[in-house]
Amino acid sequence: MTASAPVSVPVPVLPPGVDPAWLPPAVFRPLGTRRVQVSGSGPLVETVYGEVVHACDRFGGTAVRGTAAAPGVPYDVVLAVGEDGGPDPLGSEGFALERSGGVTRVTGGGPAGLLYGLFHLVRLGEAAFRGGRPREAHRPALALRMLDHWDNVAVHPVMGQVERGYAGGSLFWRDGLARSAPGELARVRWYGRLLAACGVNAVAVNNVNVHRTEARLLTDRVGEVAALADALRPYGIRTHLAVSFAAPVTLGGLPTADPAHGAVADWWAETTARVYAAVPDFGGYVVKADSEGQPGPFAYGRSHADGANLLAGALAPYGGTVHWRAFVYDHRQDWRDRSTDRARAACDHFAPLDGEFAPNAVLQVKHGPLDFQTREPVSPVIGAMPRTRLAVEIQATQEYTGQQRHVCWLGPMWSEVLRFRPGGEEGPGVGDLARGGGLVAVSNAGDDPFWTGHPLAQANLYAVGRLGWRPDADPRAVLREWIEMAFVPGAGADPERLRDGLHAVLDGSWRTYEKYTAPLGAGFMVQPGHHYGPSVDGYEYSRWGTYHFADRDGVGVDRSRATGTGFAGQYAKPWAEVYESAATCPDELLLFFHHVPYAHVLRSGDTVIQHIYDTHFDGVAEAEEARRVWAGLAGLVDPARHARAAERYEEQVRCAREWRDHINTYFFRKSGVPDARGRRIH
Ligand code: GCW
Repeated sequence: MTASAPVSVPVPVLPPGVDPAWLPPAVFRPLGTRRVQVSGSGPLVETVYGEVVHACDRFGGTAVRGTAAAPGVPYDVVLAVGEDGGPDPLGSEGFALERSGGVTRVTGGGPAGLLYGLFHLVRLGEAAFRGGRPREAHRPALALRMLDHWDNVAVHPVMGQVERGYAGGSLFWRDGLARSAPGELARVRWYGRLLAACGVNAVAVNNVNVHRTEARLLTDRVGEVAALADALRPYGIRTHLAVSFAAPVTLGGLPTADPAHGAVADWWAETTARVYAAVPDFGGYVVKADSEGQPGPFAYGRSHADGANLLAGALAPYGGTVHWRAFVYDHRQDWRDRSTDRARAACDHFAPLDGEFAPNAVLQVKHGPLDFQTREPVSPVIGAMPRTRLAVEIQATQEYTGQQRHVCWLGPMWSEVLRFRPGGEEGPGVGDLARGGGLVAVSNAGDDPFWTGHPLAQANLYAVGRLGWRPDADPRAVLREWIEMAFVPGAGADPERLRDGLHAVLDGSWRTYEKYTAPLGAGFMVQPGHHYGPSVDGYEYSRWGTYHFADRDGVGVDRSRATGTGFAGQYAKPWAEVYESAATCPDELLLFFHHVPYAHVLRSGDTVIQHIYDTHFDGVAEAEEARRVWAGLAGLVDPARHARAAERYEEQVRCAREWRDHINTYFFRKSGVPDARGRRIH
């Protein structure tokens, strides 16, 4: 056999000053010191070969492209594409790994599988090249692992370049244009590389709130989308676009966007054909319709299935998918009206449509019924639509969890969501129910040198891909992987102290954040607009449907069927019953489901009011302790990373104290109940 020409796709150059995140050069050392053969064909195989060449050039190994030119050449590592004859097909993104006779063999079910197999080797490090290893097959549980960027092309007067972005500007757009200069595209390619290394395979490049400039990405500006897609494609990432339901009117000049009008369907068909001409592997559309002012099918008396199916029809000939968001609710509510419940809205709107969506329409559901609060129950929609392809949407950008100024490792929250079983212990988990649609996260990345503002927020981005790949993964193991890749290679002599320190500051950080912010599942005690810092009544008398109803006697929202909004009844058994009664409702969700007196005794044995005081003192103490532990890691962590996080810990501790004092003082003044431990409350 002749070796094919070595046409490796070069590894992109990391722009100066940009943090390598979980791909510092040293993670490639174990691979790069060996003799590695890469075979198979297709662009992604050339990417794999490019990675191997890069690693071997740096660390002294040998990269060979093609099938064995000289039989008997003692390769240490063989990377090949094709089914390996194992019991189950690997599928295009799966791979098998085994080691025998001194050779580590990775077989990708397809080129993408080989790419994921390569990064798996990188994760394993030296362990991949020692002893024997029986065949293991790895396949992604969810076919789609996606990041949605809420990035505006042009700077929005209120929301800026990235809506809810806490990591600088957009990676894709700057001042109204795609970042298509070579150096900038290298960064986009690097982003794709990071995403492939954690298992992400799709990116939506613009905000779901589609403003005027952004809308045109669908039509005359699709070339800019194509440039970004070209940069992401070598790492197996398909590009998606958020579009406006009103585009036939605003861009096409039609008098209507009504799904029932043939001219509207024709417009979508023609427009979509042009998109595919520019981006042949285009992933599809993301749509926020009839939500927070975005146009949608309600204007024409049509259902959301009608709307989604209109776009699905245009995408179907090309294998594209429409991601239709279920975030539909009345954002002009009267706070005096206690019968309307925003938490109910998604289920009320969508559950009756189960079975009506086209095969290439995915309903994208926020994981909780409200809006990415620190603690919410799992959205009842996820258990209520067995005949619909569902994607679960999580928020990596920390809009309500400290905005990347606070450390808040979200792996444990997402894992709880993905492992939750809407039909009880015997039924499928959320991770299983999302197989048809996938896991979608609002990205927390931007053009910040650390990608995510807070360097430790990189862990959340990493976890999106890994939990999409394996929704039942232990989040601690995911965190460990990230630590091993992102930190240990630079740790010098004391990696054990570094590991312990990072686990100490990250493992429990979500619960710490929960302790010093809104208690027991009460949400939205944040400052209106930007959502950072405490304001207990900030949304209490507003139109957004996000209330806690605190008075002198008690706090919480009665969402029971018996006496409240009936939201608890949107769940199947056993959850409908568990949530219905304050006696069985889990403590951490008590105020989400019930309005209770301050003296109500939690399952923990504490009263609600004492729990509020205690957790707020504890949460601040934990944040202070994390700051201390982090300070002690100086010298083991890259100085720039260390300094950035140290600076943010100052802000986290300041803000945590602010939260503690607002919340404790507010509830002390409302209830008049003193702290049983006599601490100072202002
Ligand atoms: O969480 C809310 C945000 C909005 C966002 C919206 C959504 C993109 O405050 O900024 O809009 O959710 O998910 O559509």
